[in-house]
Amino acid sequence: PTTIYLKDYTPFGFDVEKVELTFDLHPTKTRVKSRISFVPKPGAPSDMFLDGENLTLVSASIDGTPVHPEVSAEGLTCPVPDAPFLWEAEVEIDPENNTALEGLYMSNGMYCTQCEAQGFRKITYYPDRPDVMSVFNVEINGPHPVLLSNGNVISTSQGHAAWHDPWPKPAYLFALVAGDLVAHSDSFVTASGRNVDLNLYVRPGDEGKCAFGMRALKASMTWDEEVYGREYDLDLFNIVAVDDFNMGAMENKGLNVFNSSAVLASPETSTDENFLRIEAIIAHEYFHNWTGNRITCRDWFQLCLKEGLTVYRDSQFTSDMRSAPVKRITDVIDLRARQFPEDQGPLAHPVRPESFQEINNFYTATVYEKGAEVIGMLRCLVGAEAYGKALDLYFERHDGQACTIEDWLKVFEDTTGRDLGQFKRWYSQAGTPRLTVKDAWYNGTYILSFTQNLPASETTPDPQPQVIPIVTGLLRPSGEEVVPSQVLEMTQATQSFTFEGLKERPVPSVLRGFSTPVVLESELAAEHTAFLLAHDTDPFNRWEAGRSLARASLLKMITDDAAPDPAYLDGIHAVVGDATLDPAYRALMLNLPGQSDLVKSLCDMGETPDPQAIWDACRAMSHAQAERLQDMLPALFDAHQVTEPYEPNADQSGRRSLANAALRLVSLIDGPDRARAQFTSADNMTQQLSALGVLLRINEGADELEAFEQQWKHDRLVMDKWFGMQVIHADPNETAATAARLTEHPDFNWKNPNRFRAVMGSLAAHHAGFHFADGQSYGLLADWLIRLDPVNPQTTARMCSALQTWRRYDDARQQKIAAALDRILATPDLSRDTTEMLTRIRG
Ligand code: HT7
Ligand code: ZN
Repeated sequence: PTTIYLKDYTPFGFDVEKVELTFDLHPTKTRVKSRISFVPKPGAPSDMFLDGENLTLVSASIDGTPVHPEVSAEGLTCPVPDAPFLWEAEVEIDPENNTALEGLYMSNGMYCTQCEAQGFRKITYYPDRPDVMSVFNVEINGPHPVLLSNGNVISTSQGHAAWHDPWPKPAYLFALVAGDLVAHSDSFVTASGRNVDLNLYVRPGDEGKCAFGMRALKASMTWDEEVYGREYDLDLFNIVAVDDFNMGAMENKGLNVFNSSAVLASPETSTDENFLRIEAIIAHEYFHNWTGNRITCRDWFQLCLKEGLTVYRDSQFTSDMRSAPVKRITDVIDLRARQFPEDQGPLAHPVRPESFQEINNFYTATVYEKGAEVIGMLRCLVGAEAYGKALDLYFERHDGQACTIEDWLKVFEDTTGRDLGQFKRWYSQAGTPRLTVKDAWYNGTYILSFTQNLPASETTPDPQPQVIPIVTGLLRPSGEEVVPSQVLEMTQATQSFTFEGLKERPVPSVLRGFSTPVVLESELAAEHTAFLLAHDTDPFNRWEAGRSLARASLLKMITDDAAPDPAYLDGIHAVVGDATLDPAYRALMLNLPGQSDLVKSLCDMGETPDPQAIWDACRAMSHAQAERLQDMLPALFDAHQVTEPYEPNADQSGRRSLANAALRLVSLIDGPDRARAQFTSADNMTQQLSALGVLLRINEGADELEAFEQQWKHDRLVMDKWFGMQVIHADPNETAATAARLTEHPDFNWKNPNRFRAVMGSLAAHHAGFHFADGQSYGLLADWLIRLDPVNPQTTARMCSALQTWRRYDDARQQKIAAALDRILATPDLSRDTTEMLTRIRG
């Protein structure tokens, strides 16, 4: 396979002035005619290469004269004039047999496209690269009531529609949808008074699941105007829900396409978590209209330019719509669960990678989530006001362009006068820095000393110190803040910060808000942690203190057979019982560190992790929490019941999350009665599913599982939950067998990515079950990856990351995982996607 390098970037030799496409839709023989106006740039080659894959070329001409290009599996090459010319071609494609869900494909009788990153080349011959931007006109012919493409409608009639998108765009933002769909419609008036028609297109029967998505869209449009000064720029904004989709959603210009799981919601069928995710994804895709579409990426190495920034923007949105501390805590939980393992293992790569074989493999937690963290750090360093000015300049300077990280950093340099040369290392160095902190106190002078250390890796063999903004506050021993939060800007490998004029030795609260994505190693007094859990005025660090105590206690339970730490249990008793705090926050206090997180800590301590021992310790800790909080759990459960009609807002969902956390714990002691009653009386999915989870966890849910299936067998999104729950809540020794049994279920439609992930993704997420000593889970996952790869390489490759931490385990497990990896790698004709992932993981 060919490796592509950032350093080899060269611009395309031709401008594309205009693109006209005509689609004659047919399930297996769709015809696509293209008329493309090319203008050679100075020094353009005499042969033009156009990308194209899985296309049957019917005809091609230049300025009306037939041509016979040289066609290969990757595209075609054709001699071209050295003056502007019109390229015309006709190709035939086969949407029905396109199971990879990239290019033009069919899902439940509906035509749909997915062109990012390189899907447009499966639709027609084209310079399929993000730095080639053009205006598109699209005509669609087909016997479908709804025929959609990007931009504004020019005309529609029975069996025909014409679309014009006035904004120049790269081909990856092209979209077409055709089918028997119904619209949930609304409208929005922009800040400057323009009317925008909004439609959410769904399959008949799903109309009742659109209202929330529409509300979220309108809230996103308002927020982007108010916070970033960004208005929408077409007369129309369409969203389409599709069942077969590789990721969450896609920001095609004026025609967002969504995985139905990322947009359809109703109280009866969706949990509070689903609503939250939907709101965030709708916002994310909408925000791409400016950060991604109006300003796009020069090449795919710059992916974080649009993704990191848009994730950062959507997390600001969620913080503003809901609770900022809760959003930050859940983001950090997610970062540690997904990005840290990636950054600390064989798949590590910089936020801006420098090489790849298959770009689809680089839509990663590092590019997205660490990419967003880097923007958060930048904002922390320059301040909110300067950030706003830099963003204004970015939009003004680069509107309509395909840009790089250099362009992005330059607007910050130009508006703040800062040199961001060292900061740029966050984009080029892979790995999670370790930040060690210690302190000293000499007659009224307090010193905090930090050391940063970025482990060397294959991609970053000679790591250099990075700029680390460490938000820090100091507390008096009595608990009040004596020095409020300030940014300590660390630039050296080792650096100290001095605080004068203090009357007594303070307690430091460092890395507030998790201001930098590092692993913090504290050499501060151990008793500080319990103090911070009780007193920290920074909600993130207060939660973090609880988590550190939980982690330390679990590690001792695992390695020394110790009892759960009473200081931790007392600490969370106080916080969870504090009625002045947000219920959602108190519920988060009861969460335990992830089991794979504990694996990493054990490895760092030189221990060989035993997944079953980790599982047992976590169970024991949950029981200890239940016993310590026993005096308040029934009251917490009762007091946080929501009696008003269901609303997926922060207030209600916070109360439900605390009540359900209490239910989970109290059921460990009192048994299944409360959960059974809740399951039976629930009028919304949050309550029903929580109750089912609690019952399954105490092995009491067999009847409810059956009842759930009977109630929901007609609803594909709810049935994904039914499949997933059984695997997630299986005992470790039964996880593989449960997953295997579910693959025999008549509704296990493995070609549907949501259903495949519901079973196989849950298997990989069940730490002790996935790593159960008999190795059955590894074998099962390998079997299914081998089966899925020829059908859908993208989803197969993404799921390979379940195996990325394999070197952390004992020899016996490593041998079993290696055998699974080798078996997949030995499969004839394995896709480029999966081959690249597994080769990197295998090492
Ligand atoms: N920009 C999109 C990324 C994407 C994608 C989406 C759906 C299917 C395949 C895809 N490949 C890449 C989604 C986003 O980040 O908003
Ligand atoms: Zn995105």
